[in-house]
Amino acid sequence: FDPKDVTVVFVLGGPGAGKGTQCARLKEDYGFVHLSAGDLLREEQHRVGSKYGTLIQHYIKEGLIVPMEVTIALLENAMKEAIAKDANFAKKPRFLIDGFPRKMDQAVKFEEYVVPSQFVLYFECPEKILLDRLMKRGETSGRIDDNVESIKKRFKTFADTSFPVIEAFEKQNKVKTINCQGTPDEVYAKCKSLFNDLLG
Ligand code: UP5
Ligand code: MG
Repeated sequence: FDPKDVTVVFVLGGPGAGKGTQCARLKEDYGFVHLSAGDLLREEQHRVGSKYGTLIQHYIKEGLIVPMEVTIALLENAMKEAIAKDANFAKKPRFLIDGFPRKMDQAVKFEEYVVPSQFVLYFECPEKILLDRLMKRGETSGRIDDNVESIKKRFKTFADTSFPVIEAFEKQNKVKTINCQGTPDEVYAKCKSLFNDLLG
């Protein structure tokens, strides 16, 4: 894709930061296509005939990053599908890519071979709050990684592997940080003011 033709915003933040919650709202108000890398991986895991099912399940349960070839292919396909489905995008298509890239190699590869991001939205939040949110969600989510053991592993991967990606984007002045300790409405108000400034 040419960045002249599509807008991509990466949405990053620790596990449970509220990426999905906020993206669902931004999608409505700003006409984005919302693509959660985690959701695409879970879908692929359950797709009949997928050769990656077991591999994805293992990585997600262990809080590890699935090899980038798999995730990038899923994202790229989803972007193409969205564009094909809505051939008459009134403006140029906008994508919120949620929970990706979370490892340096993915970031470099995606920006070089798929499309560079316009900016990066980073949801900052203390681990204690993230843990509470995920444990609460775990009561009903059915997600295989919403349990204390997996959550701890996800936190470790975030700190060791994913945070450096945010720091690297930081050096390019591409990161917009939002503190997400407030209620979903409070956090969304901050998102809106940022998006109004950046996208008009
Ligand atoms: N909630 C949300 N906002 C709240 C607020 N302001 N106040 C109070 N509660 C709030 O929210 C989490 C929970 O908190 C919900 O119950 C919500 O109601 C509540 P959500 O919006 O779902 O947060 P989100 O940041 O989307 O959390 P999620 O668990 O999806 O984040 P992860 O980054 O851990 O999960 P993801 O699905 O992105 O990835 C899962 C796994 O997939 C990874 O661990 C990894 O193994 C794999 N993966 C890859 O390998 N590669 C990738 O590129 C992406 C994922
Ligand atoms: Mg999510």
